[in-house]
Amino acid sequence: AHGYTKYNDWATINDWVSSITAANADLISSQVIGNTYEGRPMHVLTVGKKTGSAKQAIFMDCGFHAREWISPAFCQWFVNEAVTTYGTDSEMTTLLDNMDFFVLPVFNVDGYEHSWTNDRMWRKTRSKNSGSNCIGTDPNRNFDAGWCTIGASSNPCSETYCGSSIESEIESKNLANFIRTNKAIIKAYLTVHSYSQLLLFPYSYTYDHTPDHSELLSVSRGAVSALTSLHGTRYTSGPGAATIYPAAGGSDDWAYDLGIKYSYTFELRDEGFYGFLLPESQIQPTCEETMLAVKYIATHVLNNP
Ligand code: 0X9
Ligand code: ZN
Ligand code: ZN
Repeated sequence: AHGYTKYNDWATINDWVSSITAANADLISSQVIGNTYEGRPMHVLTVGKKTGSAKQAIFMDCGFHAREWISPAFCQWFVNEAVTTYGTDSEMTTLLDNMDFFVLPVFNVDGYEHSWTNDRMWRKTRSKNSGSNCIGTDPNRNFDAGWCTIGASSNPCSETYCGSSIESEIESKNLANFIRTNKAIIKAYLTVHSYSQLLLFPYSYTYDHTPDHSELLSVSRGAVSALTSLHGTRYTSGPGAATIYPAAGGSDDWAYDLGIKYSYTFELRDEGFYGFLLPESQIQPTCEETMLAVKYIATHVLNNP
């Protein structure tokens, strides 16, 4: 059965998308933005009060890297928290009345399924590579942002393989097409990974600062202090290259260069004690604290369009 304080497999998440959408018709609609390499649907839920007029939007994805199970758990938590606190939590009510959240709960569905059935530590997509027996591309090295120039490999056997070309992965192409199509309304791009307790913003493909560096830094510091206020969890924030490592081809840098100023990568709990194997007992506190950061960013975006 589905639960918010456990890890759910793909079949369970797929059923949950249908049921939570059906149960909240005034606040959620869902669509398929394309299929994965192995043919599974990539769902995007639109969460927001249906007003009939065009609203600004925030795009958030989870599950880029298969083994980072806390990430899809957070996207599910976020959707549930949004619909259950709408009407009672004043900040969430204002957010959903005035903007839409596009939520992609699992980006790398094939990899996620593989991490459940075959290899818990799988990271990449599951596409075949011509001329190699190694499977998969790192989807966060596959976007048009200094593609494959630094912190990425052209070897298909590498965990950071950048792919045969920009958007070679159908999952990358589906995501990029959706964001390009909705570029006029998408004001923020949030992508949720684990682990290391970081809140990163562009750039990662260069040490250069973006023209929006000071605003991105101050918003990230505000978001982190909101997060830390709940359970004391310490986060570091900063531009990706200097804060974690230089790595090109990421979706965050791509979205920023497309014109989406508020582009952030979350690296959720923990700092490495459990790493990708974060126990289910930490799902609730992790999601609770991360909600505060996402709401902080969203409120900033709403007030500074
Ligand atoms: O390396 C990554 O893709 C992310 N870390 S992870 O451990 N989840 O794999 C960090 C991504 C930061 N942003 C870019 N490199 N663009
Ligand atoms: Zn990741
Ligand atoms: Zn708590």
